[in-house]
Amino acid sequence: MRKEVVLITGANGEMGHGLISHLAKMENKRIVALDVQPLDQELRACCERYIVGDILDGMLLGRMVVEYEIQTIYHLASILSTKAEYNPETAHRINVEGTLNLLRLAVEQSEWQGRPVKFLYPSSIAAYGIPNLETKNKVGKVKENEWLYPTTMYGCNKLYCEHLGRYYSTHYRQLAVEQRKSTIDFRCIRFPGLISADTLPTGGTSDYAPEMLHHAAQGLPYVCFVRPDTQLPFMAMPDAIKSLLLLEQAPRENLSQLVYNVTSFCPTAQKIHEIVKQSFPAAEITFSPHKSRQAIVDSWPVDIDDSAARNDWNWNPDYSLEKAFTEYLIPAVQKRYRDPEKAS
Ligand code: AKB
Repeated sequence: MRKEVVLITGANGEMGHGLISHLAKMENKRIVALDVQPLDQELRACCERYIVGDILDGMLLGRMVVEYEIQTIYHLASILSTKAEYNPETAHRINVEGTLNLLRLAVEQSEWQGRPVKFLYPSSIAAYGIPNLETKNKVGKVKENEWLYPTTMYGCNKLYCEHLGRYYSTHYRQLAVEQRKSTIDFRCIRFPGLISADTLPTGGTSDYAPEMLHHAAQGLPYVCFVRPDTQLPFMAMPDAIKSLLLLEQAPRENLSQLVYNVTSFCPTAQKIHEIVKQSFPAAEITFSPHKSRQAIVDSWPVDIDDSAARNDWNWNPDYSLEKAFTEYLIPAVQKRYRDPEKAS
């Protein structure tokens, strides 16, 4: 008999950390964690197994089908927006071919199990592309089906993988004589920029917010790569994890769409600077906008409309901007950098 498990790809990334800690506390959840980097020591005990490997490795994924009955996949692995621009074709392979491999794995698993496999996919505000700053400020909050003209490879990859998820859920092998009953139960969240106290993102373009905070907490100077008036939607990591778990648990019949926006607050870079300074008055933060990274952020919306998630699966963030900093981020980063073992 194969063991029933939840598979998490990109497990050692910032969202993987939060998700593993939460899932491990839930009953009957055996986690198989996959990442190209070894899983951080403190998370290993939470997992049935951790595997160092690549989502492009077909043999590795094939062996997983042999060993496990995968009921749910959280496919978190990806190359973020800034990093992807340094090697767009490699990013495409990881972000798109990697996702395709996982979708294939889910189809195969659902055939063995005779039931749909849940596939949770984090997409991003990078799927949007607004042509200029004037339009960005004019349109304000955007809905899931508006302004989908991404300007980054990562954004194109995320948008396309949303479509792949829809294809595999509802149209896969549509010309086959015998229609399959069970395939993939694809559920996707378009996340805003995320801020975590435990990990720093690597290679994103919304990274200026977490970087400002983590530099200040370590007493390091920080040069912010966007203008002070730059505005984006953001969310504290515990709310991001909460939204993924809520969507996973929602009854299928309540879901009116496959892709949902979620958000919490939308501060300017200047506002984040001010909040960070309140707790770390000695913080040295200056602004020196990077032309191309600024252009990417300027193409992302100031705010996103998450009313569908609120209506369909009772989404509601726990953290406002003030609460995120005073009750979660500031105390946790202060503790983290006081305890050098946690900061490494
Ligand atoms: C990035 O900046 O690439 C990510 C994102 C907005 O998805 N944080």
